Amino acid sequence: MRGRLLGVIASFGLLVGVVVVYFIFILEEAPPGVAASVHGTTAQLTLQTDASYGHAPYPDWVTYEARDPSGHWQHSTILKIPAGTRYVHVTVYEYDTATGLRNPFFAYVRGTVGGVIQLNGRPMNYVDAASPAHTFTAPDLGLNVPLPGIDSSAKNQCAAAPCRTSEAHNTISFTFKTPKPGNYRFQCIVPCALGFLYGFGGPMQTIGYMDGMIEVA
Ligand SMILES: [Cu+2]
Repeated sequence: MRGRLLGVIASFGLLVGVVVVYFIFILEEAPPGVAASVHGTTAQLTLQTDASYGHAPYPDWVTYEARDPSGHWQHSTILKIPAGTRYVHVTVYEYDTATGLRNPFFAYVRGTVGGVIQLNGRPMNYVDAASPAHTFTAPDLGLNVPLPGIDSSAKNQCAAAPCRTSEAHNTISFTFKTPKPGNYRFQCIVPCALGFLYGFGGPMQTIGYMDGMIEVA
């Protein structure tokens, strides 16, 4: 009886330990933040979306990257915006091919200044629901930007992050008003995680890949 009780206590202790380790080392793990560059009252974020990260530990995962103010690409989705700015201007270089949306709601542009994005310089307020490779979606900001994929037969496709603008890509840009100080989650809505159940595991649930945080402070 006593042995069984000790066994139960030991198993419970082990379970608590595993949960604590999970919270501290997995859920709390986040890449370092990347600051926007500031021009007057506008914060500039420059991002890219890539078909494959190309490096350990997950070379075949889709990913975002962000460019720091010194011009270096960082494997991070923690984006830092100064609270004193009025607008955030975002440029995304999109290097992946289309997966398409499961829900056409996200084919519509929402929450940007003017309700539009520029796709390779052309203003659009929605895209074909089959065309996005990824989205930039921040539910708390009412912000949704579909990112159309490149032609799957395009030559010169990028193989590993960071991709370069000499490789096949679409350029998407848009502006939104700087929200009040706080942390705003963003994520991709396209089921782009190849090899995961319904395309929604792995990189789609990992900060630094297809999930991130906009930190206004
Ligand atoms: Cu994605």
